[in-house]
Amino acid sequence: MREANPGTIYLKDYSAPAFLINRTELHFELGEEHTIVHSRLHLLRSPEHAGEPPLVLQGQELELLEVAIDRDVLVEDAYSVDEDTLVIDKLPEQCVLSVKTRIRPQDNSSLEGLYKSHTMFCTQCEAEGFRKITYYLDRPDVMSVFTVTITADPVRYPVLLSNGNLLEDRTLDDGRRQVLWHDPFPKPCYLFALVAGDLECVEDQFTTASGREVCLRLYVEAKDLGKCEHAMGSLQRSMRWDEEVYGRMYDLDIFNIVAVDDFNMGAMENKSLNIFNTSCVLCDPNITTDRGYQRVEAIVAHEYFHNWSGNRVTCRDWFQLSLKEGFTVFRDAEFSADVGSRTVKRVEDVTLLRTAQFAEDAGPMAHPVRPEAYIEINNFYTLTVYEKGAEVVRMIHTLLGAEDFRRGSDLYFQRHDGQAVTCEDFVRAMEDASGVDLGQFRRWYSQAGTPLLRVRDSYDEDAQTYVLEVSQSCPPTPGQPGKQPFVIPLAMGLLGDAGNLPLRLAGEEPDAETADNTHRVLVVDQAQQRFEFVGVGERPVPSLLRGFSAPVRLDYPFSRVALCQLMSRDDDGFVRWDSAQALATQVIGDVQAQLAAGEAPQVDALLLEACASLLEDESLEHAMVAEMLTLPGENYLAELCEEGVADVDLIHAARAAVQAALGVGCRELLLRRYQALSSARPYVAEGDEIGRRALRNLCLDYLACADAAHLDMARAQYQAADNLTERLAALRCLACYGGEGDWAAPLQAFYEDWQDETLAINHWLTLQATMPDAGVLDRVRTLMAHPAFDLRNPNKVRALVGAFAGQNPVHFHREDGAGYALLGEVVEKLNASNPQIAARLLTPLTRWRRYRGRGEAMCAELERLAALPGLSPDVYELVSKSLSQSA
Ligand code: B3K
Ligand code: ZN
Repeated sequence: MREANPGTIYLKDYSAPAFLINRTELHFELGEEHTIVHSRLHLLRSPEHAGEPPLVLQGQELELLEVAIDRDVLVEDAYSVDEDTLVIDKLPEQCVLSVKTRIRPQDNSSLEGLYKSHTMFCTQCEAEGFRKITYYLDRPDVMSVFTVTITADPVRYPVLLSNGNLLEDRTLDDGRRQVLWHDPFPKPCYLFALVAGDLECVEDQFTTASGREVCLRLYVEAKDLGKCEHAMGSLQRSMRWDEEVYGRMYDLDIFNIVAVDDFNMGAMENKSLNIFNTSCVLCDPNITTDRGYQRVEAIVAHEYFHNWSGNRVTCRDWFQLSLKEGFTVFRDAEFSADVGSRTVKRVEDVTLLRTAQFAEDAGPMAHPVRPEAYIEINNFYTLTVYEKGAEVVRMIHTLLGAEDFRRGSDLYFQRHDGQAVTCEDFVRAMEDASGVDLGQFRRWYSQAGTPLLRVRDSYDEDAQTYVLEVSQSCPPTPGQPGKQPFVIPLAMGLLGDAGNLPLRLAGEEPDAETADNTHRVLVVDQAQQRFEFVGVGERPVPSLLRGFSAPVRLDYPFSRVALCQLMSRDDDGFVRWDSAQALATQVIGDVQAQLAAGEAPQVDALLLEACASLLEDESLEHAMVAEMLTLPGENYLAELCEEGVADVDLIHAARAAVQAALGVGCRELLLRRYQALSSARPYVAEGDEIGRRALRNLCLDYLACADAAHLDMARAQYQAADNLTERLAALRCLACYGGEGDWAAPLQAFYEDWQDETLAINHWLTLQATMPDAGVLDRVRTLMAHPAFDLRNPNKVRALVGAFAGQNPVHFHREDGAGYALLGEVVEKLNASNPQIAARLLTPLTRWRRYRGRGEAMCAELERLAALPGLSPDVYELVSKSLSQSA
């Protein structure tokens, strides 16, 4: 914690390290009072650095006990130490530097560095946590071969793990156990990991295409041994997929995953020793929703894929974070699309991108996929770096085609194996392998903001030509007032009366034969462009941005009839869903206007008919029908509004009115579908079963919303359910559409049934934080004192306070400001104990510009936080950047 304002780090200031660390030997003596860390760094002055630069090692919250060079202990004036560094002035060109430090993991509540989760020791080093373990060159471009010795009490810590291979395991004379781990792959320190605890494991194996037998182990607490099967299967599926799709094989004989309760994010890809938040690895029908099962599969895959995209080839500096994260998110999304439903996966990802990443791009923290400056790097593990970064890689895939993209990725891995590189190196490999010039495309890495793609069209019946006039622009973002045109792949088709029309651009040969001539990718790379299609025999409806081919906002004046046509008949599943969303958005907009004018809501019959035909169509994938019938969320609707206009109460009321009207209008169909979709089969979290439950739960939700008489169905479903997905959906109906008499007892019963399953109870917390009743804020406060809550556990903070602030807009934005005050209080407490989580939690307040009549109160809370003494760099960066935009 610092009193002075923390400084900014700039990409332009990057310089290569003055020293290399060829080998790193670490020795940990784990104890209950303290832990002693003894490091031996085999240093070499970098040949590129002439002169005798001092060695500057990073270190935080360390007690320095001893420094020695080649075994000569240094006297105190031979080095200097401050809060953040250890500086040694005169070093030979090559030497072994030994440093002994004392740390107190049991008091480390930041969950960065070495800390304790319950009785277990574990680590989290990315991005800059290693400096809380020992003095080091804590930067990703210093790659070293690590050897790790751990000495500990064998009774408390029967499992002692680190990266790589176990070379020795022995008992010392004093009864303690000592193990020695060696990782042959050079790695940056952010990939170092250590685990010590009383854990059990599930073991399986995988044989690589080259015949290597890999031992796979998942370490958990004994009570959770039965919850590992899904993650283990996911790991095996992702290992196979990476061989088949990217030709990437696993490179060690061991792959370990450890589940930890107290963890700041989802999981961490440490070399051969992935550490996972329990919520992202354990699965059981009673504690995990269907979504949860899919999330576990995706995260296990994501961390596994990092072994190549992140570990074998890593980042030169943290500005390049998207090099590994964007690429790896793209890889895991394709994996999920291949093992599940491609369209549904795309719909889920686009929903997240448009709701939350677009909001980030439009807010005070907007930054390019490759940021140019930061105060606290932990604040840049953002949707922009991850999700937009993945969209950028996806666009390269679209522009190059699958084959050339694979050539590019092969070249990238081959060229840079064992190196720490940049986004530029990635793009260059793609260019070199394909011959495609990505010069202008690079702007996606350097320009922030969401481009707006404006499309207008005209049809000439006599000439049989159809013209698309396309223009692009991008709003200013902090530090970037003007933008240059992007390269936007616009995937499209044209829908005619009898289906999608063949496409021919003016100037093309009439008989140009293509395998699929009803689908095109137009490359939009200028501010304004014109595309003329010839031989168009009827006025078409354009099917635009198929598969969401670029992370842009689309502006085209679709009529409602056109949206219905696209929704029911277009070849592209994404466009069908998107048209349903657009139609619903327009209708909710009508109702907002009616409610604002004090009129009774009138729901356009077109939407009702469209929903009815979706419910009648038994040929469609269940999950897809469920997605198409799900109305756009309140946060997305707010995000579509101009700044200062979003009215949370009106949005909520209008959306609810439309949902109720659809529930009334489609009652018979909904009832029929609900009944027909019931099943006596035992629970499996697989493909169509997930879709079936999603659609059935959606039917129930519409029915209960329309008429409280249907709450009996929810009660019956709750009683009959053998899984959390159906139980929660039923409880949610009671909680959202019933009175206290409907929900109080079932909520209590749920708690009593599942109180020992902390992951199930987290869903229970979230449900209560996202209810629409007026008592919700007081309930959140009461729950904060409940034994089920713990401010030190990030999952619980997110489940209760994060859910309230992020998913209950009506009550978070209460007019009296009590929602902001509640969030502010929690952020203030966490600022001291866990700054990373404090900053994350604060995000909804940074969106103060968006909401009508709320900006002042939101800013006031930000100002109160800004004035607090001892502000962490994490929170300081968010509040100061949010407020500096307030002028
Ligand atoms: N690389 C980690 C994230 C680390 C976050 C540090 N604040 C997990 C992942 O993206 O795979
Ligand atoms: Zn990642």
